[in-house]
Amino acid sequence: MRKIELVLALDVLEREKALDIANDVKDYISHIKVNYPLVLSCGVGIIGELSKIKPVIADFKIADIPYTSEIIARIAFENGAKAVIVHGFAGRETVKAVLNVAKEFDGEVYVVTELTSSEEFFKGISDKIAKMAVELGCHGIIAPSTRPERVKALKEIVGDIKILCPGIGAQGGSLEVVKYATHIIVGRAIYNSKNPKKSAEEIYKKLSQLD
Ligand code: NUP
Repeated sequence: MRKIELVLALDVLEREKALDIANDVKDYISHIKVNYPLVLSCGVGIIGELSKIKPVIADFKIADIPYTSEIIARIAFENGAKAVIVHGFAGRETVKAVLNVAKEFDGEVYVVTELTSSEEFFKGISDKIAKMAVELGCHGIIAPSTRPERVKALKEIVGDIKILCPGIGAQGGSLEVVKYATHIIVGRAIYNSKNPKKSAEEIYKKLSQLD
């Protein structure tokens, strides 16, 4: 049976809160995803601290020239990240630069195909981004649970690499994407809930039932 993993998007601003929530929900999640809000508030060392609880995905949506992108990826991996997220629209050379760093650390690279919040400028390019991700040997893509029909189409392009879907919960995404996804990314519906542990457990159980 296919197992769909739950990734905690930990976009809180305080170190203590981040560590408390991560420890609280650790039995239900496969990874912790950190993003700019937490790292810019607490410093990049939080990646190492959280890594002791669960493997960390650094969601820096790297989208710069290859030279700068490589430096950003290196900082993430040197601080203990297991994976980084890169924007596919930045181009093949940027993704390759990030992949080269990832190889040094035995890390993974996930490519944003199109954002959950807007398809305006992604129409017509996200399929190409997905194709590039496979061609270059990336380990996964980020695909929008807010548009399940797009996740289905992207799955047809990428085949068996990982598909991580944000947007469930606060953004109103559809759990229909569990048909195609390997990972569901959930933030606010867990960390803003009165009882993060219970919320994470409920989502985890739902994923097991849908599976
Ligand atoms: O397309 C994307 N949509 C998205 O929400 C790509 C992402 N990486 N994310 C991230 O997933 C977003 O930045 C946030 O960290 C998380 C979703 O959080 P929430 O809407 O569940 O609170």
